[in-house]
Amino acid sequence: MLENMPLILHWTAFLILVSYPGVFNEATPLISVEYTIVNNLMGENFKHSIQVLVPEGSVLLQVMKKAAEIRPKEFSFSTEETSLGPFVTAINNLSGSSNEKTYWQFFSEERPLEEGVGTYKTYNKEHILAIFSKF
Ligand code: B12
Repeated sequence: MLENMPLILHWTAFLILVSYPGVFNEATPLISVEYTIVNNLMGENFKHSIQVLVPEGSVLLQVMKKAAEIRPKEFSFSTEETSLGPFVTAINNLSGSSNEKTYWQFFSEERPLEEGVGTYKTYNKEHILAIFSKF
C-alpha cells in the first residue's frame, strides 16, 4: 500500500487540476485571431503580426492584451477611458496626436470597425488590423 502512495498522490493532484473550474476544463472554447499592427506613416515604419487564442466572445481589447502579454516589445499599447469606452491612444510606443491628426484605426479584414476595442467582439479566424492613419 505504502509503495503506491506516490502514485495515488499524483492521481489525486491530477484529478484536482482537471476538475477545478477554470484550470484545465475551461468551458468556453478558444478562438484564434490574427492581429497585425502597421505604421507606414511616420518615423520608423513597422509591421508586426501575431496569432492569439482567446475565449469565444472576447472583445478586441482582450486580443490586444493577450498579444501584449506574449510579445510586449511590439504589442504594448495604451488606452484612455471615454464615455464610449477605451480609446486606443498608442500602440508599440507610437501615439496618435490631435495636432498631427493621426490615430490608430482598426479594421476587420478590409472593413473599418464601427465600434471601439472595448465592445467589438472578435470571431474565429478573423484578421484584425490596426493601421496608424491620418484623419
Ligand atoms: C471625430 C471622430 C473621431 C476622431 C477623433 C479625434 C478628433 N480629434 O477629432 C478619430 C478619427 C480619431 C476617431 C477614431 C475612431 N472612431 Co470615431 N468618431 C468621431 C466622430 C465623427 C465625432 C466625435 C466628436 O468629435 N464628438 C464631439 C466631441 C466634443 O465629443 P467628445 O466626446 O469629446 O469626442 C471624442 C470622442 O468621441 C473620441 N472618439 C472618437 N471616436 C471614438 C471611438 C471610440 C471607440 C472611442 C472610445 C472614442 C472616440 O474622440 C473625440 C474627440 O476627442 C464620431 C461620430 C459622431 N458624430 O459622434 C465618431 C465615432 C465616435 N467614432 C467611432 C469609431 C468606431 C471610431 C474608431 C473605432 C474607428 C476605427 N475603425 O478605428 C476609431 C477609434 C480607434 C481607437 N484608436 O481607439 C464610432 C463609435 C461607435 C461606438 N459606439 O463605439 C462613432 C460614433 C462613429 C460611428 N457611428 O461609427 N473618431
